Amino acid sequence: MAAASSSSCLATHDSPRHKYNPSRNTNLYYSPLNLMNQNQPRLLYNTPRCSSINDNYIGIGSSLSKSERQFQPVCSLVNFQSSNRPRSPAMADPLTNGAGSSHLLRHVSSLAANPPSRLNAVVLGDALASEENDLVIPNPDFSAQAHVPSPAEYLDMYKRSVEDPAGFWSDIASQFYWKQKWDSPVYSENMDVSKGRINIEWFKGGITNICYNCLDANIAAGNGEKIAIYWEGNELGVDATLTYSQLLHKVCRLANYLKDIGVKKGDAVVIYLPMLMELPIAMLACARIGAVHSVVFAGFSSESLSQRIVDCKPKVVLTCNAVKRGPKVIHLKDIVDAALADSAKNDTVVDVCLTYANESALTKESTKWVEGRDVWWQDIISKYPNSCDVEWVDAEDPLFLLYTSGSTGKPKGVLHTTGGYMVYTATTFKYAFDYKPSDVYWCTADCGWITGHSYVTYGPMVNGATVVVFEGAPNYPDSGRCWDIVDKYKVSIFYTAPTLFVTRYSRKSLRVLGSVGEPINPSAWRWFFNVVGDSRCPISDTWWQTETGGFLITPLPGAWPQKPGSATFPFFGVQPVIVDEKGAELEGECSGYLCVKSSWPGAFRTLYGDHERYETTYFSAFPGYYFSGDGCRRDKDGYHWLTGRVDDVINVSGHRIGTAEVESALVSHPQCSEAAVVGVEHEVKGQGIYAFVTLVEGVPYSDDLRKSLIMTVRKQIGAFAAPDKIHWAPGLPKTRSGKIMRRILRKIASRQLNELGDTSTLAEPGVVDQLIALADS
Ligand code: 6R9
Repeated sequence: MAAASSSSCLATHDSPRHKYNPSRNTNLYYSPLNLMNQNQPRLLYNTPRCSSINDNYIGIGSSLSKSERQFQPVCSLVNFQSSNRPRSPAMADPLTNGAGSSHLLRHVSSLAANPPSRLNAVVLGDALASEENDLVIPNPDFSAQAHVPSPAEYLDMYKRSVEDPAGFWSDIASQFYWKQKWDSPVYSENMDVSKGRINIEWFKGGITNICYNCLDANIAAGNGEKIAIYWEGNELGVDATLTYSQLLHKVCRLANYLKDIGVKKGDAVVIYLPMLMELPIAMLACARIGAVHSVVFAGFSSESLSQRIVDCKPKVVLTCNAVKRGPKVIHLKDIVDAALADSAKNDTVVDVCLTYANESALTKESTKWVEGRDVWWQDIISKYPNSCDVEWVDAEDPLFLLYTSGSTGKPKGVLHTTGGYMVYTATTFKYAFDYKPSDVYWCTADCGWITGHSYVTYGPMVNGATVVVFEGAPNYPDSGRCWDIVDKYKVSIFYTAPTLFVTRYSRKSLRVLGSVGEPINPSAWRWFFNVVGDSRCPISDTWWQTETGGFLITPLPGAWPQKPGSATFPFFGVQPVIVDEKGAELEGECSGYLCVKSSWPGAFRTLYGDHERYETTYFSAFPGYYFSGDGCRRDKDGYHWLTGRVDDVINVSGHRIGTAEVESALVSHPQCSEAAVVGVEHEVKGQGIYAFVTLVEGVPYSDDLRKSLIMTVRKQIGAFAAPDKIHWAPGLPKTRSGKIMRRILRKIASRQLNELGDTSTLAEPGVVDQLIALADS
């Protein structure tokens, strides 16, 4: 979101993600899944739409067999209205429920008020028609046991959450442990740059500790012997478990050690660990003593790690000697050594490097060691007591920093505070996954990303959930690994990124599925639903960001009829608005920039050390709103369809990478004079990285140079940011003011050559033809 001035975000409105446009598709058989189904009877495809007020629907996992479902007339099975709880009197007509409420509720109320009559939908067992009209109705048995059993119930809660946020969130927050209750007001906010400093605070004056809420509070409630973590190692048969009591002991020993080496409340701790149990343990230990963790994904290069170390100046770095991912050994400690040497050159000396000996990947003897600085984790931690007093902190004291890509070179240190984040992640987790204490939950995200913070560690553990933590790769030793794990631990809630869906197997324990990270293609949704979930499990397609802390737009399984590919409706307390390029709110069916009005407890509070960048990046483009950087369409029924980033951020397999970061890595190569990077559609990764590269004069193009450029990016950022394609570019299309026209580059990259648009504003229009000629060189 470069400079986030309205002009910059407007200039990039033609989002790099051309992957799928819900409004464009009318072909019933366009998707791979539909193609596969071509030999099946097509009765449902061609069934006339249900449109009368008494339409009935086939529900998810109805008791009919698959073939029976296929042959049932669409409008004959489950009466959706009668299968849900009666609506409360307040719901009789939400549209006229007072001027204020009708305004706040206008985008969600119509459907909740009377779903069947409002939805002009074709309903489906396995066969699905177009996208917007596809509708998957919750199984009545699922709804009956769900936290939110119907749209009407959702609307009751949503209405209160936006009309009385203080009351709504206070009631929820009261269910957590607070040493001291928050002051009044419950929250205060200014989200309008024209009214002064942007400021968001929730539960200020409330004293608590999130580690206490994750561990001690659950143990006090009698769950000490409940499994907190099922850890599955990279190799088959290598696993471990920790109960909540055992986890507390491990967290306390580490917390005591950190205190002993001088880490205090407010100090930064950098964690560079793979998905060992020690990663959530380290996060919780920091939280216990009020230290601020900064987890750096263990796929980042030494340069990236060093940049983050220099920015937050930690007292200690927590790491391990090596990790095996699939068949490959990655020497993490070597990367840390290089990063610490680099940081020292930038006046940042880290005193201690606590290193976990992961001997299945590398022996202690083979690990390079810096005497006086490096300490073996297992040798020292066992010497510390297994209980440790918590550091009570204010709700607004920082909990963690997490760096995320922006569109300028320097990553942004997103800062989350304690109280609001705790309440928000735990509550979204509970409702979006319909979590119950008997569930076994697996989120495939790494704790190096926000999903691993909010929905591997904090959200689930505050709820006392049993969480699967997986060290390895989903395709090792073969592509069935995920489903082996689901069966082994009887996973009932499975939360993953759409890119993982490419492998096929089958499992029985599942009851809720979740998706995150990028728009889920409707054909992938159908496969996830029909094959993985056996047409039985609702899918929570959760839209959110590092900045938002937790889900903002998400289905509530059991409440909403779902549309494959739509994230559906806002979570409680969230008011999404879609604005046009002038910042005017759009009503009804529309498409534009996705913003949020008013704060929610889990929102980030600043960018570390750069509040001004926080304000300009997120609050200046459309004053009065938080601007997400995503495009969004709202359909006639009020469903939200995310259409991808409108800024210069590429989303590769759910990982955000700023185009500018990759460009600056490329131009650091001595033979590269200029680079421009765009995202292109990628079958597996969602988006791939496509780099246009201009070489220093006189340097010839060669395959070796191509490889060396890619290596440079791998080294500086990490393997996940390596360009998929290097396109030689003797010149780049630029405006006369020197601004690269990425719009044109995106069209060239995606070979949409007859959609190049107006090239007359270019300083040298000839470069376009040159680039086209070199496209396949
Ligand atoms: C949680 C996470 C945020 C960006 C976001 C958007 C994309 C995330 C999505 C989705 C469509 C979803 N995104 N969830 N797009 N549907 N369900 O991924 O955080 O790494 O900060 O990325 O990811 O573009 O703006 P983060």
